[in-house]
Amino acid sequence: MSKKVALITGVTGQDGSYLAEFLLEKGYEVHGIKRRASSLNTQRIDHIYQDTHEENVNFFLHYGDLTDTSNLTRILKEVQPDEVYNLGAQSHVAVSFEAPEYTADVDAMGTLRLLEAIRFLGLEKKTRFYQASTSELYGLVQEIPQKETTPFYPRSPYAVAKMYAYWITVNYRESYGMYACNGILFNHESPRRGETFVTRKITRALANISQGLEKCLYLGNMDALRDWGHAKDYVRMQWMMLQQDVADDFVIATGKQIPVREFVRMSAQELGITLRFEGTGVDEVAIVDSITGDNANALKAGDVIVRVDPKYFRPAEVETLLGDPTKAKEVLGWVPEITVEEMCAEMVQSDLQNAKQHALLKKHGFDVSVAIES
Ligand code: NDP
Ligand code: GDR
Repeated sequence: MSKKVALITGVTGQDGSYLAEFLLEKGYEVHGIKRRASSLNTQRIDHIYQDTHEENVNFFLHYGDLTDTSNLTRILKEVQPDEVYNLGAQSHVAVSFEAPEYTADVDAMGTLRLLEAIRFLGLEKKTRFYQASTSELYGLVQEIPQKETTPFYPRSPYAVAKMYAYWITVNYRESYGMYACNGILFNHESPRRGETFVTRKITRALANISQGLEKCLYLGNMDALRDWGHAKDYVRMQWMMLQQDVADDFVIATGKQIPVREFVRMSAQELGITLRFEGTGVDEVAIVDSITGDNANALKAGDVIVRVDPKYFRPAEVETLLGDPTKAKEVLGWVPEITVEEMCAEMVQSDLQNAKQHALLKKHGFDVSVAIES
């Protein structure tokens, strides 16, 4: 039997990298679209890169962009994929308020461009399509917990763009009989999570602070509640959704939620730091209460290591998200295997290792700077 062929947009991102690994392990020929950048942007997939001069190569990268119709059409024509996973997006909610038009172009129109290219090339009966939809569609939540039938109320240019993508995917399924489906995924994280999403921002900054590389972590709304799972569990589900007899849409979530503040506390605890939260609103701080072990030698009790900076508040916030993954469990047999506690520990340990390396280099006089992004 010939190999199945998959095309992943957003292959250089968190989910794209895990999905590419997963599909390669399943014996797929995997093609990914990467953007041209002035610096290398393939760090998350370098370990699975295969030199195309070798034999038995199963992983191929193509330059491309979701804003470029002719480029997408040409790649689809060349690759003739059995499965397309549309993971590419301007995926940062806060940034979408700064760049709403670009976000709409990539996240909404980009999805249309792909679907239309599949149709234009006559691939609509061959190519199955996965759309990376999001719990952000629920925004100002109309029902707790949120499931497939919960009405949408998007609260950001990102979410509004993703709402177009959601419906155009449903529309192409209904209009042209395409196997096209939406995974409505709640937040999922990992050590590969982008550094400016809140979980990774927390684990990275606290690890740096524990090694004396940073002084203080500045956050926005610590009351926000999220249903956080592990990206590895969620990409497995993306594949499962394309292996059914009939295309359908599924909520993917853990069914548990915690506030941002609790993720801060858990991350600090993993470093041996017990935190005390004092104050409210913009005056809230987290203070080191006690330290155990030897991972946080740069700190002492009484140090203030987390503060609120209102610049991270969003023009319209999504205060609470909690998913109900019953349909995915019943229809697909999917259950998440990694808890938020295990995920947090993995992320902290990974960032601690990086921080220790930086601290060691610095101690020996090497000029290293830690990029402090927000
Ligand atoms: P990332 O931000 O880590 O990855 C996004 C990917 O899209 C990157 O490979 C990025 O390339 C690429 N990309 C950005 N703009 C373009 C463009 N114009 N053309 C082509 N590619 C582009 O996101 P995640 O991996 O976390 O998420 C994957 C998808 O799932 C996204 O669509 C996201 O919106 C959605 N989603 C994510 C959730 C989560 O919690 N992670 C939850 C629900 C949905 P580059 O590396 O060059 O920046
Ligand atoms: P989100 O993720 O907006 O849910 O979108 P993010 O981690 O950015 O924010 C989660 C919550 O934390 C609050 N928050 C902060 N967020 C960031 N980034 N930085 C801060 O300093 C900070 N302080 C508090 C936010 O206000 C928010 O309430 C992610 C993305 O992956 C989307 O692409 C995806 O669709 C959704 O998850 C599901």
